[in-house]
Amino acid sequence: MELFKIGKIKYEGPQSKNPYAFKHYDPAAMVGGKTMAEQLRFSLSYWHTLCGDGTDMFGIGTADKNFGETDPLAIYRKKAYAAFELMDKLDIPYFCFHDKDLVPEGGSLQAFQANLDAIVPLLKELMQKYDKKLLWGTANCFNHPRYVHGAATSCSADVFSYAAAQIKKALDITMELGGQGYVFWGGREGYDTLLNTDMELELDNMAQMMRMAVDYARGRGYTGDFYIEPKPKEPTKHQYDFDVATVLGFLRKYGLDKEFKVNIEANHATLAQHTFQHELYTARINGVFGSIDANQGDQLIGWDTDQFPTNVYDTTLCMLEVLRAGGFVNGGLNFDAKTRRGSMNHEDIFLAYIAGMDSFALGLKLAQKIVEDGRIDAFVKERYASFQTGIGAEIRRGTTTLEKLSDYALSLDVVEEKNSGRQEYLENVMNEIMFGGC
Ligand code: XLS
Ligand code: CA
Ligand code: CA
Repeated sequence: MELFKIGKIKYEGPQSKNPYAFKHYDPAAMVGGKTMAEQLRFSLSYWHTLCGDGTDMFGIGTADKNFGETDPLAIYRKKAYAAFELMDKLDIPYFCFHDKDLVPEGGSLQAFQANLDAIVPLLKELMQKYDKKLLWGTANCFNHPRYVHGAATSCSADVFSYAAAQIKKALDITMELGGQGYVFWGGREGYDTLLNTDMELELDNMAQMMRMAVDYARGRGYTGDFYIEPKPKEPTKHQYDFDVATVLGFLRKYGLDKEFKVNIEANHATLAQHTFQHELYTARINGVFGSIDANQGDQLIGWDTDQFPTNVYDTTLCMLEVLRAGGFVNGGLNFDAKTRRGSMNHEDIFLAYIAGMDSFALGLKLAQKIVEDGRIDAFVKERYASFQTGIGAEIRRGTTTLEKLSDYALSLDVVEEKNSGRQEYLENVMNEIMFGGC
């Protein structure tokens, strides 16, 4: 039985006016030596797509995600059918979930785990039927009131243990479903005031939880990735995984840097006062680029709006970083994005995914054009040419000293910087490559 009236979404090309068609996402088309499907590795977010009903701080839900059912377990079974129908119709090869997205929690940890055990065979069956894969799984250790003071950073050892149980089970399911990644997003792992917080103990505990999770999964043969997803704030005033650089410091301090990569979300980057590209770049040059939560924020709203990405300039710079990183390995582009509260119909889900997928397909094509054009890379290379030979090469090799450099500088006449950074030229080149065909 079909749950959505819309049929399969096909690629019709840029001239198409059909709202239910891809204008740019052509899964089999080759870009940069791989198919678009291989380059982009799109993923559906179970929580927003199947569970999010438009509830916000000021109002109750506007969208119905019960799919005609009233019994809680039946609702969640229908959500599973709906998820796979959507993935099938939208040609989305992967999905991501939190434990709590899949089933009701019931009244106890035992009930929650029993509910999970009951749904996993259905998910497995649907994954096989539709040939879909799990990009990553995670545990929701932030929603329930028990996590009010954190999960791995809670002041209560019992709450810490409860989170460990949830993480163990979420890892079991991720492994059972052949997941390629596991995410730690520390929604409540931070603080609202330092007056009541032992930050050192909390960070030690958070690292301990991650170490135990790695040991547990690796001990059972898990070969996928572990990711930390940075976010600076919200719901806490300060979240410990503030941004990629902060996460790197944490991972290195606790010797976890070989085990973890980062899952970078666009809207979290901008909340941290960085560009999306900055976060991707930082991850790439530090060897921790892993996966992406594809969305965008709103320039006028200071919180996490999780909108479907439509800004092609941003998707282009994102895909440029992905190409420079050599492409995804286990990661992909997960649409951690929701339709607006006013877009409450099921058709809107299709339109939103089409918008996001087309924007990233365009971004990929344009990023590949930038690489092939070569002017921007060549400019940057030339800008640092003084480090290729002579004293510059010695600095790079580490074969000089402060005294030698001082003598060298004293031997020079006037040292002036006359080379323009040519920002406007480069911005013109970007626009020419992106819109030259108009
Ligand atoms: C919330 C986060 C969350 C993670 C997974 O802001 O984006 O959805 O991606 O727990
Ligand atoms: Ca996210
Ligand atoms: Ca978000």
